[in-house]
Amino acid sequence: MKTAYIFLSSTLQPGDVTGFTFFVGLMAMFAASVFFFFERSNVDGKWKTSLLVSGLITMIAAAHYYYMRDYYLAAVANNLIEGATYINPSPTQFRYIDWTLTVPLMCVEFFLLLRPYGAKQSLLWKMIGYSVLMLVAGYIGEAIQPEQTILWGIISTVGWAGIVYEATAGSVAKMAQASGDANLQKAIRLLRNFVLVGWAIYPIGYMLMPGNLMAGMAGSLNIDLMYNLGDAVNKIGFGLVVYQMAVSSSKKAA
Ligand SMILES: *C/C=C(C)/C=C/C=C(C)/C=C/C1=C(C)CCCC1(C)C
Repeated sequence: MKTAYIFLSSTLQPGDVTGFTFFVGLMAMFAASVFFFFERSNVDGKWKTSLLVSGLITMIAAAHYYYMRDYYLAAVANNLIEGATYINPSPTQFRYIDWTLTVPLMCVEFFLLLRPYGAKQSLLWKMIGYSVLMLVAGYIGEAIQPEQTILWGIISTVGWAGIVYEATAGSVAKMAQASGDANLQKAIRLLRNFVLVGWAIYPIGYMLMPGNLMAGMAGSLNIDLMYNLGDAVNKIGFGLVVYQMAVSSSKKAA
């Protein structure tokens, strides 16, 4: 058996839509980070940490996209060599390291918005706990026990549902309601919509795995395409909601 490891020059091939989204993802995350970092000087002091976290989320993602893009292109090039051992082009490890850092930071965004209205650290830890359940189960289903992909997908969905619940009817929603601040209520509602609708892109990607519910559609779609789309929508979208909240609140104070 021949193994051609990944010392090939990894070049984006015309027509490689997924490869293209790794590249565009990297550029978009990088540009968003620059934007959030620079805009910190245009908002009131109490908002600066929120914008810093928005920038960190996209910056951490940009760094991971740099490596994920490399890995993906090298694996694709390897798989074109006749007789070479097939390498799964999905950069699953980098992907989950990225998410393990950035999803808890998205929970921090909720916490920072609600802290002036009495949010306790225990709320933050509860949401991070749900995130960890979601991501650990997802990783096991993708990388360790792919023959049990559906089971681990269901367990992961419990974690996701916990976050959706908190933001829709749990303490996050109640605190926003009690704040009487229409701006804040709007921001929390928008973030909840990202968590409910935007985050649903990920389980759709996951269900394209062999043996899962949408495996039959894996020809035209693939897991990396969906995950890259989800990351761009959610990481940049979350940051923009927080940015908009910060700008409108800073204007009011001025
Ligand atoms: C920036 C990265 C984000 C917002 C990642 C979010 C990831 C998810 C919401 C993943 C969810 C999953 C399920 C709900 C079930 C199947 C396994 C996962 C991990 C793809």
